[in-house]
Amino acid sequence: MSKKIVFTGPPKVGKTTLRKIFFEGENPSKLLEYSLTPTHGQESILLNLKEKVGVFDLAGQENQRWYETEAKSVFFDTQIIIVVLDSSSPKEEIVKFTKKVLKLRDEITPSSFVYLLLHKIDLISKDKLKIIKDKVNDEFQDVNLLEIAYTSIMKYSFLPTFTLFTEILKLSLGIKKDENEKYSLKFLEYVVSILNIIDQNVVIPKEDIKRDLKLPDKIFNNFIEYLEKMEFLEASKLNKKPVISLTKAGKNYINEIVGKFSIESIQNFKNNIEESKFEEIPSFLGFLIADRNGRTISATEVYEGAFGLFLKYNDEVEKGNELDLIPMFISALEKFAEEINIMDLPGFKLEGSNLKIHTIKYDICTLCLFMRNDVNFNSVKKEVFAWFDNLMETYQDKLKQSIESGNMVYSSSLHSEAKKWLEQMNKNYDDLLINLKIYNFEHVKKLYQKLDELYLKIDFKYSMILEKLKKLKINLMESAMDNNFQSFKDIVKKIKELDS
Ligand SMILES: Nc1nc2c(ncn2[C@@H]2O[C@H](COP(=O)(O)OP(=O)(O)O)[C@@H](O)[C@H]2O)c(=O)[nH]1
Ligand SMILES: [Mg+2]
Repeated sequence: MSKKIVFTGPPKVGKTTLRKIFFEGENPSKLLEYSLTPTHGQESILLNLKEKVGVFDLAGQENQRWYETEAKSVFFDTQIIIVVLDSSSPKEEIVKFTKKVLKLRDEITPSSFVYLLLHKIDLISKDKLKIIKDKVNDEFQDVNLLEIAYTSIMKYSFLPTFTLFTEILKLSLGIKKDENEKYSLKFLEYVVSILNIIDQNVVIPKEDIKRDLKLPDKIFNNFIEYLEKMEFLEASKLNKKPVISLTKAGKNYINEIVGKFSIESIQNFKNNIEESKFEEIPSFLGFLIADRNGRTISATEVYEGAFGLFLKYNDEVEKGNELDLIPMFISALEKFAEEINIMDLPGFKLEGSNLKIHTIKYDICTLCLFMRNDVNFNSVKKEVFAWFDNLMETYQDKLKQSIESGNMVYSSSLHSEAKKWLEQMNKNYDDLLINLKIYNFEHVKKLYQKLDELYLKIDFKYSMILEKLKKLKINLMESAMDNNFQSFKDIVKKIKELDS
């Protein structure tokens, strides 16, 4: 059976543009230059991937028909609904339209996944974007099978949007998406919120917390169960009503760990990871070593200030360095995950759109390696693990000492050795890329641009070559999707041929 993707949204928001660029290989600059004729009814195309994927593009002028008459049958058996909305439209409209789609989804095709794209973010200011993000994320945080993305086909936003569409294609083919990131960032926010609410109220009915946090029952109960198991909470009854309060251990935990996170600091951290200038981030930024409770005992960056530059700490100095929070956060998550079995550990990945963190667990400590998001970690994994294993062995005693005493390790030999290694890793990795021994998204993007340039150079009468170029773009998407290095190399070869 073939798969199905449906684009829906008001008129003129960019649905057809996105479809043409990412599913048909059209040229972004051409599309921006010549306005497309509005879509009538629905236009559909069939992609020939591993399976056939039908892509339906619904005319926005006819939304009343799509949502209120039997024409809604167009949504039957859909794997993915892509809702495109203009990010500059009023918040109320965004919320209203999205709710309408979600209602229809639940009614007609409850298992389909909804991507909400707030599009054309190149046309709005950063501040405005933040306001919208807060509002929309808040409004839909509890909705299942929904992912919200902020997109544009212009400049810096092109790559993340491109990445998103490869994800969408993957999902449409049933290739499972990693849910870790979504869950993990939320996890921290929930734990912090729950413990802070209890702390502030001293004693509080469970129901009140649940209501305040607007959490679904199942998730809320999991959290409470987990916190009780950790002996952070104790349950009692007040006027026959079940209430909870913090235990001594719970209070300590708040003072020592959770108190250092504020919801704003988590949000800031999330935004900072997303906002740093992608091109400037070194492939391997640095690593932290933390004890089993998540206390950082050693930090090494590739050059001084590298973490500060790309993870931009909060100005509130007393709150401590946000970087120190990451291992705590990861360790808290790992404990939680062990309890309720939500993730495949220990290779836990925390991913923002620009950076990713890979954790490696040792007996006495955990290591968090920060990398640029497009680093092809599999290609260097062996080497990285071997080096860290060695480091752990060499410095085991020192690390043990500092874990016991609770102090940072001030070992200049560890630092200088590690810094040299990071420098070398960056250099080696760049060499591998240049020599096409491995590839990453940066390559895909460059090739994509190259194909665009070629497209512009070629006269319209050579339609055969133009078709070839379009096809190559789709192939490029596919090879990025499958991490297929051989087909990537073939594309490079074909481009060279066409270019000569
Ligand atoms: N600034 C900007 N304009 C865009 C973007 N995507 C599409 N557009 C423009 O938005 C207009 C409407 O696009 P179209 O795809 O026809 O919208 P549809 O009615 O939703 O199918 C066109 O002029 C596009 O060039 C974007 O990311 N940024
Ligand atoms: Mg259209």
